[in-house]
Amino acid sequence: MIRIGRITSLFTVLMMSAVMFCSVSSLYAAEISLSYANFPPAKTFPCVQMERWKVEVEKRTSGKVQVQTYPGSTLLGAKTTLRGVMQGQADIGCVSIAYHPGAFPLSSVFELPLGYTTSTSASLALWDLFQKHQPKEFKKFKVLTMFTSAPSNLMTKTPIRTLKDLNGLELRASGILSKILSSIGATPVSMPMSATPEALQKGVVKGLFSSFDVLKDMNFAEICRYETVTNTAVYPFAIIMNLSTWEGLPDDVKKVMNDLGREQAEWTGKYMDQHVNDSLAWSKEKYGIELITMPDADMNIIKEKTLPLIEDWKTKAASADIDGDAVLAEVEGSRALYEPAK
Ligand code: DTR
Repeated sequence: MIRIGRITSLFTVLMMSAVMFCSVSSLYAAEISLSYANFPPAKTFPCVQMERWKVEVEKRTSGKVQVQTYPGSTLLGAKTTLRGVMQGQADIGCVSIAYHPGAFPLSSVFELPLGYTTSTSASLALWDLFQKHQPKEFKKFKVLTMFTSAPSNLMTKTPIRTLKDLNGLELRASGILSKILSSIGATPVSMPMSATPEALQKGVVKGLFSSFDVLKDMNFAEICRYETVTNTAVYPFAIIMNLSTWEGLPDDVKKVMNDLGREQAEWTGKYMDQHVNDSLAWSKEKYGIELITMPDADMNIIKEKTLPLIEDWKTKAASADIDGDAVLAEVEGSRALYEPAK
């Protein structure tokens, strides 16, 4: 008869060898370890897409690549990501184009009120534009994917029912979207999303101009109970990799990441568009937010007042040797191609 003691020791030996095998195989499998820095909190869509990209890369390289993610500015912040990735403090980083006015003359076209109504259509159009032009604004990086937020709306502590209610109101935005607010009479206070909770709490701003996902993901629905639908410009993002990190990757890994470029743009857009609806439903249920539609007459005034921003962008594009009219025509063509049928 086998004594219990022998069974226990056999079980212990088996368990220990299993643990050793797993740790060795995971060490052995992860020939390449990459750090991925992201500035907003883990629940927000830039970090949700990061985790999806991590899973897909690790799966498609059969564990050869291991990605360590750092959400919530734990490795690099909104304003330090560009330099941090260039200097190799992180292998990969998430950049919100609007936080770097003037640095991205081509990609910033997507901060304009171009009439995109979904993140999916805008993300695909942005990726196509980047792929076609390979703009020199990214020459120091490998761009792994690009995507946009959903269209921006007003989330405020007091109701904005007409343009008049906006007059002089301090609202958080960034990049060209700050200029949109100025052109319609508000007072923009430019800052990264990560700085917005404190600014709202302290009353530095009375609301923000962004997509509705943050009502849930940043819990802004608690303090901004009034949501005015303007459905205007989106915020473009780029996921960048340190160039020497990229050049040091084996060809099979590069292929996995290149194949993920467009796929990740579309996945993120679809996630975002669905999540905006979920966020609004959640916010209504939890905080009884009020959804307000701006009168058509006011929406027409917004359109009229923001047109000069397109001319302003074209002027800046020209100084970067970019044919603004041609780019705008491309972006318009992509809108017709990718926007959902009415
Ligand atoms: N508000 C824009 C874009 C944006 C929309 N949702 C999130 C979530 C986390 C960070 C940014 C955003 C911006 O500030 O970039």
